[in-house]
Amino acid sequence: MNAQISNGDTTKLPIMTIHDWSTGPYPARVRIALAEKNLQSRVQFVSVDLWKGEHKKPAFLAKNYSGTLPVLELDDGTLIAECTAITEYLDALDGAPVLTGRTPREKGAIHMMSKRAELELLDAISVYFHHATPGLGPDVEIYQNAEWGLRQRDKALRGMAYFDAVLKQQPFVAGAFFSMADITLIGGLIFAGLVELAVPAEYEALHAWYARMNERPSVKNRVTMSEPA
Ligand SMILES: N[C@@H](CCC(=O)N[C@@H](CS)C(=O)NCC(=O)O)C(=O)O
Repeated sequence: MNAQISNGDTTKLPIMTIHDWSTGPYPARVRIALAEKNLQSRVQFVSVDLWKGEHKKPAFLAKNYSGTLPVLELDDGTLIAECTAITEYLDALDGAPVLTGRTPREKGAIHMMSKRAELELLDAISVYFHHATPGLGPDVEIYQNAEWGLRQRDKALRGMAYFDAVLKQQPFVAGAFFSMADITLIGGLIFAGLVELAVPAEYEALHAWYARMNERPSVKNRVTMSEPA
């Protein structure tokens, strides 16, 4: 299949399927990317119940070996997991706004900062959630290591300090414009909110940036995006 379209006419794209969970912080990343790219109408959502552990059952594992959400399924059956990979796919479908960079320099900087937002914040909070809190409950959390979880919580707090320093210097995570790196950090702060890990008040630049991000329709409407109109 050659879904790559052009001339900005996304209405001709075949319908894609997103397997996700509407309030999840990782699914939020793809939902925000879809809305920023104005691709919502080309997508249908299939809900996978994290709290019932549906993502660890054979039917879902056949779609994503890692047993995590979201997963993008194309009309030819191609399955793409990993938020970064899905965002790169969506970004390659058409032009503006570009979320993953236009030039080699932009692409490198955005990928680096997005990876950093994952490593230092979002994934660390995820480990904290799954290991040092009840997580998704005993049926899903079959192995927990609270000490490891608490270390990752502390790592996430250090990550918040780092991103505060970055955002004191520049308006967006990877520089002068909104990109996938902002989306990844938004995912991290959504997860921080869910686990009640407050961003320290002194990180004013991070707070100000997040307030600005929350004004974007893509961020505001991410959960309701999959509800019938
Ligand atoms: N590296 C993956 C991580 C995805 C991920 O952890 N997704 C969460 C959804 S919020 C999940 O499926 N968690 C369930 C679990 O780990 O049991 C990505 O970027 O897509």
